[in-house]
Amino acid sequence: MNPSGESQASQAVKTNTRPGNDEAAPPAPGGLTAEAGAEQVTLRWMPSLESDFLKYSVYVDGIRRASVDPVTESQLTLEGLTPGRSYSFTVTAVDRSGNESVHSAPEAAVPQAKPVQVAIENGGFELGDFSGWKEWHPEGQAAAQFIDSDSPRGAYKLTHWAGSDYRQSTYRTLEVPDGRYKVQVWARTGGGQNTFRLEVKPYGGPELVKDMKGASGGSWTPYVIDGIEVRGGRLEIGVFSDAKAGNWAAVDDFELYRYP
Ligand SMILES: [Ca+2]
Ligand SMILES: [Ca+2]
Repeated sequence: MNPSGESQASQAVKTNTRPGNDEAAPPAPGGLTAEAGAEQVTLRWMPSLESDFLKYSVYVDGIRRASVDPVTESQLTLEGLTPGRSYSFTVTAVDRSGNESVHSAPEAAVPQAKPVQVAIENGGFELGDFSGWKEWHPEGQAAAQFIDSDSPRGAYKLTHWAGSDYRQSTYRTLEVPDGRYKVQVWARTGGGQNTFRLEVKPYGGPELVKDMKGASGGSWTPYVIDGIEVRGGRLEIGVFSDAKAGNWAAVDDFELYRYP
């Protein structure tokens, strides 16, 4: 292969092609993958190395659906697809003379349904108190959880803080139908804790955790635990801090989504 990625053989072919009358189509794109998401599929493939390459065409069930042009990357996300239906995808490469390659090997994918939000009363602490929430902290230590004013996420948020080393859990149990769920929460923190994390106990599977120590202090960051399989009609969600004196964390807007 020469530095432009073309073999000597194709160079030889090109010298036999009259300028302005290119009839040599590019090779079909290789390495196509199709990753299913919520009502969408993301396609990725290997970049074309042809010197006269122009763009890609993307086909869904044999019908041209999109053109990747101008080409900045060899991938495309197709949205608005029907959940539960199997789609077949192919990609072609097109050169500057309009010659189109044969289709790539097909890849199939089945888009998932979009998750539906399940209301959590006081999930954003807007009642201004701990209604619906439980807490745990070690004996002999004062509670290190507070409801205080907030902006811009409504009027109130949850804060973990203490002037000496502390451990604090703020959690609740939700009665939900069995199924597949996603939990999201927003956090800010000055960092420094031994542990600061989102915790989900699905009562039927292993405990799931998401480290949130890396959240910014100045702007809110969302954290998600996805693909939670609930068996037994109950789900516990919460945040846990194991922190040093003066460490602080702000938490708001617990959201629960169920996949249909
Ligand atoms: Ca060509
Ligand atoms: Ca709030």
